[in-house]
Amino acid sequence: MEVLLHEDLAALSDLDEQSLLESLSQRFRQDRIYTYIGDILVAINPFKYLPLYEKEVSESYKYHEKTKLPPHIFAVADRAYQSMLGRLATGPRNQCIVISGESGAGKTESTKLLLRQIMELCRANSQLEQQILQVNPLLEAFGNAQTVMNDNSSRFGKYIQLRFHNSSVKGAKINEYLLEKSRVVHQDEGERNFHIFYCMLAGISPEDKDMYGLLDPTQYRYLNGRYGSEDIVRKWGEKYSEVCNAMDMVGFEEQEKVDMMTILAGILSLGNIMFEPTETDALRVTDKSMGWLKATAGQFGVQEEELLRSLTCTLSVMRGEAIRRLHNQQQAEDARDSIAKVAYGRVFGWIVSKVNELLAPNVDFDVELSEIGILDIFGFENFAVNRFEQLCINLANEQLQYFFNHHIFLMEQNEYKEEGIEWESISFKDNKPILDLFLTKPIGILSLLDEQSAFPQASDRDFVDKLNSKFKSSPHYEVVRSHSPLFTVVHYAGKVQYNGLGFLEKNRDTIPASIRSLFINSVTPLLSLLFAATISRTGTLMPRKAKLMQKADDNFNSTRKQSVGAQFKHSLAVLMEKMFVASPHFVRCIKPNGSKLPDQVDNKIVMDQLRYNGLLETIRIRRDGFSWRPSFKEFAQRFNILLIKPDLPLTKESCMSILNTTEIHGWKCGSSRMFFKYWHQEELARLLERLGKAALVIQKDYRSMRCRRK
Ligand code: AOV
Ligand code: MG
Repeated sequence: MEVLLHEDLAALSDLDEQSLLESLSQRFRQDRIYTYIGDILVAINPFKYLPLYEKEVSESYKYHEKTKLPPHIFAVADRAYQSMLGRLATGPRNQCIVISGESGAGKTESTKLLLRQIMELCRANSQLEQQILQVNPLLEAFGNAQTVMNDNSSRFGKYIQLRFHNSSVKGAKINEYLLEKSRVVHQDEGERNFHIFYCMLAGISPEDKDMYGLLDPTQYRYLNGRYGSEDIVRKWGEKYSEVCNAMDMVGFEEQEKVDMMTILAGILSLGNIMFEPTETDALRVTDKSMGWLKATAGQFGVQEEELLRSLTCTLSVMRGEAIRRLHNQQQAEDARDSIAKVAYGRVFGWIVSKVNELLAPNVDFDVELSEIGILDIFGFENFAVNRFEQLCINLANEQLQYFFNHHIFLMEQNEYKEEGIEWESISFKDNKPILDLFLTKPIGILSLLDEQSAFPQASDRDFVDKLNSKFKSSPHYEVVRSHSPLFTVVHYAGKVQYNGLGFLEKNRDTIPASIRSLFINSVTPLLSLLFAATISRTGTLMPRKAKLMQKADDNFNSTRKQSVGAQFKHSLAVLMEKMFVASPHFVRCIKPNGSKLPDQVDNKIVMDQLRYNGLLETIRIRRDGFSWRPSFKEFAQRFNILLIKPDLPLTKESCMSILNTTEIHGWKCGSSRMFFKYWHQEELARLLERLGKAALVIQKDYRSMRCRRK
C-alpha cells in the first residue's frame, strides 16, 4: 500500500511499467490526481470538480516545503516563483513552465490554476492582477472550441509571459501560435465553431441583436444549423457576460467591442451567401441569399457591389493592365470562406495585440524584469481526418517532447560524461529524427511544402507524391496507397494519417488584393484598421512597416510573403530559444480515458501516454540522476554563508568544505560543477533559511542587549 500511494515516484527503488500504471491509477481512484517524479509533476485529468483549489489550499502551498504537502499544481507555481526570486537555487532567473499532454489532458486548466496561484503568491491584488486573470476567459472564448477530444479545446497555442520586478508583477505578454482559422467555415462531425459565436447569440440583448442584425442561430451555415439544448444555451449566455466583463476589465473600449461583435455577425451572414451559374459566364448570388449579401455588406460596412465583386471575380494586374477573371462556383465559395477566415483571424490577432498593449509593463527602460512563462499549446491530435492544422499542432508537440528529452536526458547525461561522473546511461526515445523529418532544409516536409506552394500549378497530390518519393524509406513516414493524397507520419505519440487536400492553399494563405482593399475602405473603424495594419509574429500591430510589406505581397505573386508553415517553424524556433535559456518546470498531463468521464481509467490509453511520454525512463533518471548542477562558483557564492566565511575562494575545495559541514549526502563533484539530487536543493534552501532566522534572533538579542545597556 505504501508503495502504491507514494507521492514521489522517483523515490521508489523498483518500478516497472505495470506497477507505475497501478500506482498512478490507485492514486487516481482516491482523487489524488497529482504525483511527483522528482521535480516533475504528473497530473491526471479528473474530469470532475475536486476540492483541491480552495483558498486555504492555496494559502498552505505558499512558501511551503515540498515534502510536507501532497503533490499539487500550486507547488509548481510556488517553485517557479521562488526560483525566479532566487530563493531556491542558482540558475537562470527567468522561468518557464512547460505543460504537455494530449488534447483534453488538462493543460489549459493547469495553466489557469498556475496563473491564479502565481498572482496569489505575488499578492498582486491590484487592477493589473484582475486584468491578467481576465485574459484567459477572453482568449478562450475566441480561440477555443468543442472538438471530439475536448469540449473546450484550445485551437491556438499560447505562451504567457508574466513580467516581474523583484517580487511584484508588472505586466504580461502573450504570444499566440497558429489559430485554426478554418474552423470558422467548417467543422467536422461532433465539433463546433469557436465558442464566441454561440455565446454571442445566446447572451446578447434583444436590442443589440437587432443592432448587429443577428438572426436565429439555426439559420447560420457556419454553425452547421446546430445550436444547443436549453441548458447549454443558458451557460453560453452566462459566458457571454463573462467575456464582455473580461473585455471591460482588460481595458477594451465600448466601440471596439461593438465593432468586434458586428464583424462576427458579418462573418455569420457571409457564410450564408450561395451562388449559382447564369446562362452567361457570370455567377450570381441565389435569390434566397440576396438578403444575406445585403446584411453582410451592412455588417462589414462595405459597398454591396464591391463585396459582390470580390466574391465573384479576381482582379489581377499584368504588365500594367488590369485583368478581370470571373470565378466559377467553387472559386466564389472559396473566396467567401477565405474572407470569413481572414476576418476572424485578424480579429483574434488584434485581440492579442491589444491585450499586449494594455498589459505591457509600465516601468522605466533600465528596470530589469524577470519572467515566468507558461506554455499551453494545443495537445497532440489524431482525428478521423487530419489536415494541415493537425500537422502543425503535432509538430509543435514533437518540438515540446524534444525540449523535454533534451533537458531531462540529453543535457544531463552529457554533463556526466564531460565532468567524469560515473554513470550508467539511461536510454530514451529520441524524437529528433521525427523533428528532422519536418524541419530539415532543403528536404523536410515543411520545405517541400513551401517548394510546392511556390508553383501556382502544383496540386496537393504533387506535394504528397514528392513526400512519398523522398521519405518512402524513412522509419517515421509511411506511404499510403489511395486515390486521395494521404500520407502517414509515425509521431512520438503514435501514427497519424494526414489528408494532404488543401495543404498548399492553407500554407500559402494569401488574401487577394481586392479583399484587402474592400476592408480597408470599410466604414467600420476596426475592420479598416485590421487590414491597413498587419499583425506581427509577436502579436503586435505594426501599421507603418506593414503598409510597405503589404505593397510587396499585393502584387499577387506572393512569393515574398512567408508561408504559414515557415512562419510557424520560425515562431517555434524563437520560442525554443527563449525556453532553452530559462529554468524549466515540467507538468505532464495525462488523460485517464477517451470519453471525458470521471472516475474511469482506461489502462491502454494511460499506458500509451506513459510510454510515449517516457515516464518510466524519467523516473529512473530522476531517481539515479543529478538534476541540479551548479558550477563551483555559483554554488560557493551562494552557500559560503553556511561556513560564515564570505571571502571563501570559489573553488571545488570550498564547495566540499561547505557541504561537509552539513548532513547532506549523495552529491558528487565533477570537474567544474557540483552534482545534486533534486531534493538537495530544498534541503540547502532550508539550511539557509534556518541560518537567516538564527541571524534575526541574534540581531534581536543584540538590540535588546543594547537597549538594556542604555
Ligand atoms: P487541454 O488543454 O489539455 O486540451 P483542458 O485543460 O481544456 O485540456 O481540459 C479538458 C477538460 O477537462 C476541462 O474542460 C475540464 O472539464 C476537465 N479538467 C481538466 N483539468 C481539470 C481539473 N484539474 N479539475 C477538474 N476538471 C478538469 V487541448 O486544448 O484540446 O490540447 O487542445
Ligand atoms: Mg487547451
